[in-house]
Amino acid sequence: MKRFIVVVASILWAFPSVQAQEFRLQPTPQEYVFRNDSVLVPQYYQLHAGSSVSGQPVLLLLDSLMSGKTSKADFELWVGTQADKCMRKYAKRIPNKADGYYLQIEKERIVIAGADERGAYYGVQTLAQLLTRNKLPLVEITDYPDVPYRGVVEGFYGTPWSHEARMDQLDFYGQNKMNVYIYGPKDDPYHRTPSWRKPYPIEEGERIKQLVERAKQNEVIFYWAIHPGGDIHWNEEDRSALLQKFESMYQLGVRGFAVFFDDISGEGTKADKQVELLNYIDEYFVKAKEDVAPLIMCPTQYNNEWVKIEDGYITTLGEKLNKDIRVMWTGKQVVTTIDKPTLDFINPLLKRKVYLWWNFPVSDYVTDHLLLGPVYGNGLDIKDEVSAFVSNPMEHAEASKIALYGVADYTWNMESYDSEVSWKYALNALMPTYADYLETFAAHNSDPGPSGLKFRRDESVAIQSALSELLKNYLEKGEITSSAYLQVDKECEKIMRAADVLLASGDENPVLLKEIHPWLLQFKLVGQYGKEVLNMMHLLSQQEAFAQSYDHARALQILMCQVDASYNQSAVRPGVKTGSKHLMPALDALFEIAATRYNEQYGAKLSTQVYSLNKEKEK
Ligand code: BEU
Repeated sequence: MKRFIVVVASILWAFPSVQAQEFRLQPTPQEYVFRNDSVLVPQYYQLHAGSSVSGQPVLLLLDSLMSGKTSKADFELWVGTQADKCMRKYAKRIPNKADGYYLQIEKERIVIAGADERGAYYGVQTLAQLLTRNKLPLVEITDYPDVPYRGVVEGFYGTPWSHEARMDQLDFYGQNKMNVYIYGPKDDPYHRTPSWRKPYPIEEGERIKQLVERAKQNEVIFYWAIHPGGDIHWNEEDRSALLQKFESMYQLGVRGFAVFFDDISGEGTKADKQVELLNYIDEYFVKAKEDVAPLIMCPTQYNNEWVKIEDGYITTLGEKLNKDIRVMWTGKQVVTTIDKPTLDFINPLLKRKVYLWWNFPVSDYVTDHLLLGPVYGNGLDIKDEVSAFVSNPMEHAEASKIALYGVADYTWNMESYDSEVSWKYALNALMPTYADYLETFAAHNSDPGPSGLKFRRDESVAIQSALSELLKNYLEKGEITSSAYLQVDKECEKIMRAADVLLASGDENPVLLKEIHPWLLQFKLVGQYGKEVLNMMHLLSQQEAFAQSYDHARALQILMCQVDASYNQSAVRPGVKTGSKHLMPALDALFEIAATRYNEQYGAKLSTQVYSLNKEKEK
């Protein structure tokens, strides 16, 4: 239970510049009291830093946030951890939890007291958020994460993230208090077959060094994963090849290691051999080094549905893997939301709390879709059942931040997590000026569509009932329900506006813009198409006007097919789909009904079928 949560209603008063969105801390702190008062950001301050944080990221971050450090200032800033003498006074207020911190802002001083070094760093990150306001609110925060390890596994198929994207992601993790990044892109040849045995070429090695350094600055543990199971021979030669590769990564600065055995068949899948190798690595590499994080492994049976108790794979891992080795798990299925019963099933078998690998917002199995919706559906009662929770993202690094923001919030404080609220703040964090337009776009780009993995998401939520009402009444009674009609009409206008504003948004977030550009082009066409289909419905009694409207709707169908056939072509599922769960099916159905009615009424022979490139090719 929370000891106290008081949010003074006049918090906006403390932040007069807030207009569009109320100020909120991210991730949501566990306990906080905002006093109804504030202090100007001090021009000068006297820093008192405990020795446990000297030379650490915490001070670097502080320096980058606040200039004016001087020994003569009246305003004091105290920072340290519970290991420091100067923090003794606050000992009782520091949460006894890894990564926790206590932050107090008073008229004449700021105190940041971490349970540990990373906790102090997170206290400074919270201060960084408060410093974005004109004045600092007087506040007392006691904060810590629900899940000890939170972050990202870059574990998807497809184009791996660029070096720049990874560097930027690591900053994002620091800002959002995520402490793990696992490097394991399936299509890096040095991670997987065929070249897992080979060291990286010098230039790529240099880049990994830079990533490790950036991770450190952000208090993120950088894990490097190897995926040898596709062609491993269970002999000494391959064991030492793997250890040599790990050693070469260690030399680059890596201090976290993982071995993945997912998505393989044959020899590599043998549980006893995997265990033998992993225990060897654990004893003779991880533990022998003394400065390396616990070893992580991803099993071959990595979700409940794939467990075959009778073949002994999972029980062998559970019983024989060294206790310190973390075992990854994707949930009930490959792509799914996580609930407690799933964990109650697997944890006892593995004899440890699973290291959750959440396959969201990854889109490598539906590359024609973007997954930009809220993070929802995971149990709010699982914090004590997982040792970690890492998310597998899309190959679109910047767009993935929408979900990652939610994951950071959810894993930090489950009880307070509100998926919708978190999502809106995520959109605002990515595009502060155009958040509303981005929301319109994201709201219609959330569902992955049908796939073998059977994972679906809500989409077009605000307009769903209007769409089905409009369609039902038009189909069954030939009636146009005016309220639903107006709602859909308004939404189509919103879509066109959002697409144009985002396409022209220039400097706001050019990286995001580049990633979503093809979908924005398509989105605009969808909005225009919607408007024209609605016109057709209305113009049935005006033969000529209807025909023009029909021609335009048809032209828009062709243009949408062209976007679908021109962009994102190298992907597993090429093409560009947007609004595909509710919006497009409803618009297409309305088009078909309106065209059929027109033909009946005027004895015409307009094609009633929606244009499709495939159908054209078949002709
Ligand atoms: C998501 O499509 C996805 C699923 C799995 N086949 C792979 N492995 C795990 O989830 C453990 C993953 O790499 C892939 O991105």
